[in-house]
Order: sequence, then C-alpha cells, then structure tokens
Amino acid sequence: MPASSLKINALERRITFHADMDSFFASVEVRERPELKGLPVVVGSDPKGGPGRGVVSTCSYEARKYGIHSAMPISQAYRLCPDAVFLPVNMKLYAGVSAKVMEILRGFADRFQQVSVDEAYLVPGPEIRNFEEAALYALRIKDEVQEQEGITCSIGVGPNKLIAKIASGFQKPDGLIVVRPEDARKFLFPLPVSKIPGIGEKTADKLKSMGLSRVEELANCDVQLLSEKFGKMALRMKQLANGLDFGEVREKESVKSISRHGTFAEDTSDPVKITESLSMLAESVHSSLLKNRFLFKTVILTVRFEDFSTYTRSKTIPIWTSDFFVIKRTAIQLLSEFLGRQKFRLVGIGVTKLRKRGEKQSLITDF
Ligand code: TTP
Ligand code: MG
Repeated sequence: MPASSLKINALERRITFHADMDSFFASVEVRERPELKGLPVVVGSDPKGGPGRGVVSTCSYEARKYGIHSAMPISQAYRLCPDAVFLPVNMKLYAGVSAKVMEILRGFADRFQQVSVDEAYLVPGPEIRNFEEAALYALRIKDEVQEQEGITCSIGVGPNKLIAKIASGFQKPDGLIVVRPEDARKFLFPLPVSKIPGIGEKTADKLKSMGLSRVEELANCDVQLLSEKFGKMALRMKQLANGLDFGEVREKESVKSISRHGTFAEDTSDPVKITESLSMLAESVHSSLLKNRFLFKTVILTVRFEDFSTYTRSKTIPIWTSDFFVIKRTAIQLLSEFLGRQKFRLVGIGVTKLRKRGEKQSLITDF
C-alpha cells in the first residue's frame, strides 16, 4: 500500500470531538452572579489591594483583554486591571458544575474520556456519519451545556484527538471548528509548533534552534535529524505534525482498585478460619469486578495481627483476568509467609491494575 493512502486511512478513522469550557471557573462565577456579566472577573488568590501573593486560576475573556491569564501572579493581574472583580477559588462549586457538564457530554458519546475538570473527548455513535452531521451534533452539545448549566464551551471536531483538541482552542470562546481529514494538514501547518500538545516551551525552543518554528517545518523535517535531538519521541512528533494521532478515546478508569477487608470476631491463628475468610472476601471482590466489567493484573493481601502490626503483599500475574480462583489462589499463596506467627485480627484482599473488559490497549501512548 502506498504511504499516502495509509495516511489518509489513518486520518479518516473516527470523528472525534474535544469540548472545553470557556474560562471555566470565571464563567461559573458569572453564572452565579449575573450582575458580573461583561465585567473583567479574575478568579484566584486574594490580591490584597496589590501586594497579594499567589496566582490567577483563570479570568473572564473581558479580563484577558488586559493581558491577564492563568498562572500569572495575582499582584501583576491587579496592576493590569485594579478595577477587575477579584474572586477566591470556590472549588466545591466548580467540581459540582464539572460533574454535571461531564454527564451531559457523556450522554452524547459512544466513547468518552474526561481529561481535566473542564474538557473531554468524545466519539459519537455510528448515527453521526460525516463531518456535516458532526457539526450539527456539536451545536446541539453546545446548546445543551448552555441550557442546562448556563455556561459556554468551545468544541473542536476532527479525525482524531490531536486535531479535535487544537481545533477546540482555535476560536474561543463559544467556538466551533470542524476540521475534515483532507484539511488537517492545511489547518495545522501554519501554527507554531507549541500548539501541538506535548510540545512545551523547552521543546519548542530546541526546535526553533533547529530552524523549526511552524508545524509545517516540523512535518517536513528529516526524522533522522529530529531523532538526534529527541530520540524515540522524534517519530511521534513528526506524526503529530502531519496530523496523525493514533490515540484512542477511552475512559480513564477512576476506580483504581477494589478491595474487601474483614475483622475476625475474635483474633485467630486457625489457618482454616483464615483461609475461609479469604475465600469469602475473594468472592465479594470477584462479584464487584464482574459488575463493573473489570479485569485485573495484581492481587494484594493485607494482614493485621493482634498487636495491630499490618502488612501488605502483592503479586502481579502475566495476564489480564477476572478469574475468581486466581484471586483466591494468589491471596492464599501470599498468606503462607504469615501463618504460624501471631494471631490474626484482620485480613483483606484487593485487586488493582484494573482495566475495562473488551478495551484494547493503545499501542502508542499519549505524548
Ligand atoms: P482551562 O480550560 O485551561 O482554562 P479556562 O477554562 O479557564 O479558559 P479557556 O476558555 O481558555 O479554556 O482550565 C480550566 C480551569 O482550570 C480554569 O477555569 C481554572 C483552572 N486552572 C487553574 O486553576 N490554573 C491554571 O493555570 C489553569 C491553566 C487552569
Ligand atoms: Mg477551559
């Protein structure tokens, strides 16, 4: 297969959306106090009338006109616009709105991946067949967020995560940019290399010293030359510059482990009683695994003796499984070193290194 058709196939893989709330913390504050609409609003540490320490979390687009931005010292923000409305961070409020927004976005997705408090990737179901339908779908998503949560967001639609992400930031606030596969390179090429996620200030400086400032220059650069400076990352950088990103949109598991503990009614050193308890705990862990459709790789045993000294041991197995007997057998193996010592007060079993059943592991890691 010629290289060019390979590229096009890769670009056409999946219609991907990236949604990012506009000036998130500030927008939530304005929603709560409509009288602040249209004003420069800065959320962050207290400027204390000038000398305050700490930084800006975010600010409204009106405040950005004064040059204020996230991570700027609050004292500097105060100098730039002393008349702005300065508000403290109310994380509890934003976390609540974030959860609701994510729920709305999830409702539009076949596959969903939240990446921060205010942004997520989503892949719609097969009913969205082309980029025209995707554009209308994105408008519906924006309307729904606005209607239900009273804030605006920007959405980028593209053939992969990379392009969707860059597109969502392209025309903020309240933006919608759709980049078709055939336009991906045209869209990316004029941008500075720092627009590529993963290329921070340091990398951008290094690239600049090689004469590579724009994405187009990086895309056409000799990969050999690039790998002299960046090693294994070179190929990935060149792929991204060419609009190629094979990263899957996938749910990041919020559940990191499943475990169950039991305290004996009376401290015991009876191996039969201890093994029976482990077996019951293994059953409970197993049923939770099945309910949540998880596979695991590591089993953890916790033992607490009568003097409250507590030990954990773990064993990682070479395959992903949800097998009950693997949990039980591994826990009993781990138990053997503790038998015949003091009396047991508590035992526990956990499984960790979880992943959803049926989910393929992406071969290329996120940059
Ligand atoms: P962002 O999405 O990066 O920024 P934003 O939503 O405020 O503005 P934009 O319209 O450009 O997307 O971050 C989301 C929230 O995370 C932001 O509202 C506040 C918080 N945050 C910080 O607290 N400190 C920071 O340095 C950044 C970048 C964000
Ligand atoms: Mg945002």
